[in-house]
Amino acid sequence: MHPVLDLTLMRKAFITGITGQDGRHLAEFLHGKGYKVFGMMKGQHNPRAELLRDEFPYVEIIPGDLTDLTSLVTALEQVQPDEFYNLGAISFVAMSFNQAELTANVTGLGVLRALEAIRMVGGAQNNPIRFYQASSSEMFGKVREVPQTELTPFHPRSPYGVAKVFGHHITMNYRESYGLHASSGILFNHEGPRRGLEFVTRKITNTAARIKLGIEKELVLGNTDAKRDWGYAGDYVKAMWMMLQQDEPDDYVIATGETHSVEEFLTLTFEKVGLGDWKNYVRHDPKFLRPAEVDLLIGDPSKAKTKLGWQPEVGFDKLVEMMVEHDIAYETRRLKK
Ligand code: F7E
Repeated sequence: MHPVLDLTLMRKAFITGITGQDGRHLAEFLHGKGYKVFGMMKGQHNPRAELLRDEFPYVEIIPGDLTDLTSLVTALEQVQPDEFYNLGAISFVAMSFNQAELTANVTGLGVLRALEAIRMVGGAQNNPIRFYQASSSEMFGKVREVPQTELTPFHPRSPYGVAKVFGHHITMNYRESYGLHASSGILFNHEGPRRGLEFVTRKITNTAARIKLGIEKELVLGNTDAKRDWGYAGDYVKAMWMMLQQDEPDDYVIATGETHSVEEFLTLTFEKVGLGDWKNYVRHDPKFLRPAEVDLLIGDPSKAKTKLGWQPEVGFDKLVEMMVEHDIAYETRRLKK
């Protein structure tokens, strides 16, 4: 048998949140590294399953849900993974204000269930399951220091941020209490053509492309003063994998170390699309304001650079360009259909 096709020789990765932006980037990355990739998916007849099968025929879909511990245990018993990447979450901050309880259950308690499932199933002797938790810069919220490091105190500003703080601390606690190889990546905003249309970057590049093509007339936004440290998702999933290759588990800030406002993102996008001044197209609507806002995020990725040897490849300008090019092509294809 060809060694690559021999399942017993392949390292196995189990990913929750497989249909999200990061899940898809990570599946692609790990497949390229020779892993057998398993993706957990919830629900009966989930329409995303078919899309995932088309895009990644090599990913094996495993049924399960972060709100159901038994399903997680069953999934881990079946897969016996070497590595478990917990990317599943209610990840849209704005939505977490309307569905706070669901967010706490999935984004927060889901981490506890994942860790408990690992404790129960364990993994092969001498080869315990390694765990990655997708922590978030939203935990810093109303920031206590600039830039933010692994030691900056948390002050979350949304039910999402609060749930992520729980997930972060419970991961540390299980590492310290039970010796699990459990690491957290405190990931700052990371974007790209696979970003969902509800997030501000993709909303901007996609709507600008639609305005350019005459499909849409305006772009309606909330707070355009907010500043974020925006990187490229493809770079960030590599950092997740690097964390799990270390002898010792730990927590790492993953960021570019640069911050830009939503207005700067608008300026660059409208310039690249060739529409000129964004102010001619953008309307503010208070319905997109959040009950509490995170004004400024900027991460210090020094630890990841020194200890993991990680660094981002794609800068701000390139990121915007990538997303604009993708959305012009994407919307042009849709027009022709
Ligand atoms: O908002 C402002 C909004 O929704 C960015 C998630 O992946 O990154 C993400 O969280 C900023 C905010 O991302 C609109 O008020 C203005 O200040 O793109 P976003 P986020 O909330 O920073 C972190 C690291 C995560 O972990 C999260 O899962 O943009 N903004 N007008 C708007 N935002 C949206 N979505 N839509 C607007 O119309």
